[in-house]
Parts: sequence; C-alpha cells; structure tokens
Amino acid sequence: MDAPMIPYQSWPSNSEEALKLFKQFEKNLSTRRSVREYSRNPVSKEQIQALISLAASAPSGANKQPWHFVAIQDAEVKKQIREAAEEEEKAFYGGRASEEWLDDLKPFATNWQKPFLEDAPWLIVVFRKNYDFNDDGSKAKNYYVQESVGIACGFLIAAIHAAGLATLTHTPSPMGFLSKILGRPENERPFLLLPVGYPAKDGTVPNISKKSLDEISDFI
Ligand code: IYR
Repeated sequence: MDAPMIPYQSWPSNSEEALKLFKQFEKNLSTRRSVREYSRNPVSKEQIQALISLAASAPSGANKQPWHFVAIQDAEVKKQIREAAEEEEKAFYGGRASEEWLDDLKPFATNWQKPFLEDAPWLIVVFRKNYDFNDDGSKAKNYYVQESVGIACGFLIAAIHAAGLATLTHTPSPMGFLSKILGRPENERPFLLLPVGYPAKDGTVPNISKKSLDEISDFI
C-alpha cells in the first residue's frame, strides 16, 4: 500500500504560547497519583470511549496499533474479576512473593484485598496483541508490542487524570484469568488492568516521593 505523505503543522506556532500550554500540562499531571480507593459515583460510557480513543492515538511499531481495550462496567463481570484477582493476590502475599518484594511493598500498605475492582465504576483491561490476523486468516506480524502498548497506557493514564478521574496500574500476577473471563482470543495477552473512577472522598495515598532530576538524568 502507498503511504502518501501529507503536510504536518505542529502547534502552537510560537514559543510563548507553547510554554503556557506546557505549564498547564505540567501543573495538571504533577498531581496524578495511583489511587486504590474509589467512589462509586458513575462515569459515562462516552467519557471512557474518549479516553480509550486518546490512548489509541499513541505511536506504535509500524502503526500496527497492537492493542485491544475492554471497558467493563457490568457489576457481575467486575465481581468475577475481583474474585479471580484476589485469588492470585492471596497466593502472592501468602508466599509466592519474595521477602524482598514484600518489603518493597510495605510503603504502599497493600494486601490481597482489591475492593477497587468492584467500587470503581469502570475497569479497563488493556490487551497486547502479540500478532494479528490478515483478512485471509493468516498471521500478521506486530512490532515492538511491549513498547507500543506501554506508550498507549501512558497516554491513557495521563488522559484519565486530565479528565479529573483517577486510576491505578494494577497487575495481578498472573493475569491469564482476564483472557478467560473476557473471552479474548489466543493472539492477545493481558497487559494492564486499570480501575477508573473518582477517588473516594476520605481516600489516602502513600507518602512517597520521586527521585530528583539529578538522580535520574545526565545532560551532556
Ligand atoms: N500485584 C500486587 C502486588 C504489587 C506489586 C507491585 I511491583 C506494586 O507496585 C504494588 C502491588 C498488588 O496489587 O497488591
């Protein structure tokens, strides 16, 4: 297939306007936190659709868009997911995780219980498509799948926050139960499970901080 080039106008065109926009973006994103306690207040399907569309605008290897998003508000399906996730988490906290890992998790005060999987009005499960199918049913390759889906998830997390909502990058391990419950095909693997909703009114977050710019960068 031909790939005709089209003009691209980057925006904004002046640096003062650009700096203003960046400052707004920086201010907004700097208040993002991983949230584990959710209000049961509803979020519209249209809002979730807009967030997923934005995530899917992310760059990907050869523009293959090797992702699939399943958004769940059905209470019965959320309950099934919670029960299956808690089963895995019980095994994790009950001996599967190393002492070092459990020690590293202490600041987050987590345990096997995952009420957010039912409290949050929506769960979004992101699947990675290791390969795809051509129209004739033969296999089609995807490229840099891990990187591409990771970038799309970054877009999604930022978009959720910009929409005034909260989320958590939840990865119960292993996540195979999500493929079964949601009936996803063999070429897809669960990548991330994100509860989406408003933070609970009396909710708290861990008292943690980020490394300094000096620690995480070099300028040469
Ligand atoms: N999946 C478990 C454990 C866990 C692991 C990491 I790494 C975290 O940053 C947080 C939790 C859980 O969700 O409790």
